Amino acid sequence: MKFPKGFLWGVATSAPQTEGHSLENGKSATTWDKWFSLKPEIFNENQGPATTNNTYEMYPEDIKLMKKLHITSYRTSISWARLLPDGEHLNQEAVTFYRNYFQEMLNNGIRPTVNLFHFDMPWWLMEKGGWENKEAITKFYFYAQTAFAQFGDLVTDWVTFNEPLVHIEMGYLSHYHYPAIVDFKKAVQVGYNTLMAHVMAVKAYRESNIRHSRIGIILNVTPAYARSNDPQDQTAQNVADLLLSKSFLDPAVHGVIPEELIQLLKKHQLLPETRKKDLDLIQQNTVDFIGINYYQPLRVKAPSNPRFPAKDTTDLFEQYEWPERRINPYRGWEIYPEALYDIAMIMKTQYSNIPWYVSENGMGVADELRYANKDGQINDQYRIDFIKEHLVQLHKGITQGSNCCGYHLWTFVDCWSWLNGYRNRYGLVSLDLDNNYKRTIKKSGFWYRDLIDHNGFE
Ligand code: BGP
Repeated sequence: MKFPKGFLWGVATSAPQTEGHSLENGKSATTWDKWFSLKPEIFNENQGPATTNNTYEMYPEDIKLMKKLHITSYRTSISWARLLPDGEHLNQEAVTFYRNYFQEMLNNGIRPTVNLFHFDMPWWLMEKGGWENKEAITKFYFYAQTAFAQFGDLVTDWVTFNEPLVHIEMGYLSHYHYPAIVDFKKAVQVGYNTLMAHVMAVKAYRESNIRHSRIGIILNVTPAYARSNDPQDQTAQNVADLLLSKSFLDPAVHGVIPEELIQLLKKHQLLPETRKKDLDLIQQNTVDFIGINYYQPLRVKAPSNPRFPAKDTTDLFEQYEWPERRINPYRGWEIYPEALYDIAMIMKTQYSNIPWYVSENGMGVADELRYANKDGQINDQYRIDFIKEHLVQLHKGITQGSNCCGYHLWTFVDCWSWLNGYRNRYGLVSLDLDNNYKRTIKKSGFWYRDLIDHNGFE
């Protein structure tokens, strides 16, 4: 099973999940630092953002390991609160750190893909309302301009946001991210302002004199599958796709907000406050590529007791457990590789066959360190099987003409995750927090190297 020539084989992570030194070296607090200081008990094993991989100091070792495994593309992010601790003044230490980090990747033949926002809202801005406040759009525009000016010569692929729907859904429609409230109207406003911040970052990129790289956005396109052909279940599927996929994909690629989405929001009195010039800005600032994170499908059915106007998404569609589902026994998420083929076809047929890549896919395993042998190595055949199954589906999509140019596994070294801390491990390399952050390559790491060497597998 061969992949196209030049196919990118990469790994993905983010600044807040790896850097550590979360309140040091000039960095100011994000919502994660603050939330952890206020409520440490809601974080798994009291592991907060300071307890991360120490990539801030150990990146040369990580990049050496990446080179050893022949990885050619590395996706991470910049911390806004590190680069501009008060939103205005540049932290010179951060500039030096990121320049050295990205240069080290290039020196080792690895393309830096750099994202500007991975759920890590600076606290000074959250205190002013975060993405609810339109001022955040202007502040993000300035941050993007600063990042392009400081690192534009080093970065190969720029990304504006990782999974913007997640900070909306988790922070404003459930209780997993700060401010952990349920308010549909606010969620829509946060979504709209985030979209405009993305658009303004693309604008800043086009206005810069960077010409050798490209810019995109990373979306968790999770196709919705309806319970049945019943028209109500079908409507639920359509609404889920509109809210959770098309809301960002359509403006990013086609430069328009879907009319059907506008009508839906209008009907439920959820229309956000907009500015006159926004539609033109959206239209003028489309992306060069799309990154897609895929873990599990969304199974939907018609809502059981819908309220009108909708108070949250459960009034529009409900999730349900597909009876035939296959579950990852180590993490609880559904395994459904076929969705990657469906995504490939959606990108080909509905999104002008724009270049795209898998920017995250991977298998979380709870408490995986207990499976290590006496030398500390983990024989994670389950992860190899998981990756293979997904690549089979991706390959099928590529052979049918989808313009997919790479695959990034989440993640390289096991990393910290939001409220889950270090419970679920995804890496090709394990991390021993009790042993000086020791890194040990898992069986999957060596398998991934062979996959890269053959540009495919048998
Ligand atoms: C994605 C996020 C990542 C990462 C991953 C795994 O949605 O972009 O930051 O956390 O999911 O999820 P989790 O760590 O919750 O198992």
